[in-house]
Amino acid sequence: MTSEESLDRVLVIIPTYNESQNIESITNRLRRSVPDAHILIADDNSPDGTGDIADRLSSDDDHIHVMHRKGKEGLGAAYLAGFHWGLDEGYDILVEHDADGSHQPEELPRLLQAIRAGADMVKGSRWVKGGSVINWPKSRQFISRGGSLWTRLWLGIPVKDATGGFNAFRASTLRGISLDEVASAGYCFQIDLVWRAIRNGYTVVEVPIEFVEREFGDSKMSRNIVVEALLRTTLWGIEYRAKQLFGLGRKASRQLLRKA
Ligand SMILES: Nc1nc2c(ncn2[C@@H]2O[C@H](COP(=O)(O)OP(=O)(O)OP(=O)(O)O)[C@@H](O)[C@H]2O)c(=O)[nH]1
Ligand SMILES: [Mg+2]
Repeated sequence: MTSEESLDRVLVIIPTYNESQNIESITNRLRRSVPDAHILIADDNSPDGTGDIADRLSSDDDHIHVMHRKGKEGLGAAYLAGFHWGLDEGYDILVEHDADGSHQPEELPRLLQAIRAGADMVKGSRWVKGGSVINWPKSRQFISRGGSLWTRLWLGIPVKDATGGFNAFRASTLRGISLDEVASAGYCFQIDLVWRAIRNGYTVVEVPIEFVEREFGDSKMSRNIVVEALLRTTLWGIEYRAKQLFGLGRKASRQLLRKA
């Protein structure tokens, strides 16, 4: 963070794949909740016509923009494209926001407030004090809590909701975490970003949110997405722990040499 860093211009990125029943209401709620913010809908050529609805919304409102992508490539790829667009356009704060109503636009001002209070990255968190989930099946809660615990154990990061996808970043944070090297596609994408932010010394703050299960449309969550997250975090963890051990070994041998 630099003292002269501007934090006025906010871009909320919404990746969409078959969200025709959700996209209009979520953008309306966002426009009401944070009227100055701009919205970028990053649609992967949804067969249900989400892209056409997005075009209509954008032609009626100069705060709404649309990125049409050629096909379904996963939420990570859509966010990366959205981040690059937003950084090129000079936005100061970039926000990740699902279309399905799980992230509530009315809670966004609290995330932005935490950024303006000094955080480099803010995570909307279900698993800190004050956070909650509404209508989420026990199985999904188990995967989410288990994934976060697994990540904390392997990577040693003090983040309670590592897989959460309601996140805000200073532009300077995104510029400092080598986005070009991010290869994760699904949930793992969120872990990848927070792990990079922490490794690069940025301040990450978790803000409690109420996460609501989607009412309309289908989840794109799949077994592959869970497997990708498990594999990648375990590999990162092994690499990280090996480096820690190597560092300890070098320190011990230096001490032995000094004593000899
Ligand atoms: N552009 C794009 N958006 C996607 C893709 N996959 C998911 N999304 C969007 O990313 C957001 C989160 O996806 P969801 O299907 O809700 O997945 P989830 O929130 O991880 O899982 P649930 O909690 O079960 O809903 C939604 O706005 C989706 O439309 C994709 O391949 N491309
Ligand atoms: Mg969802």
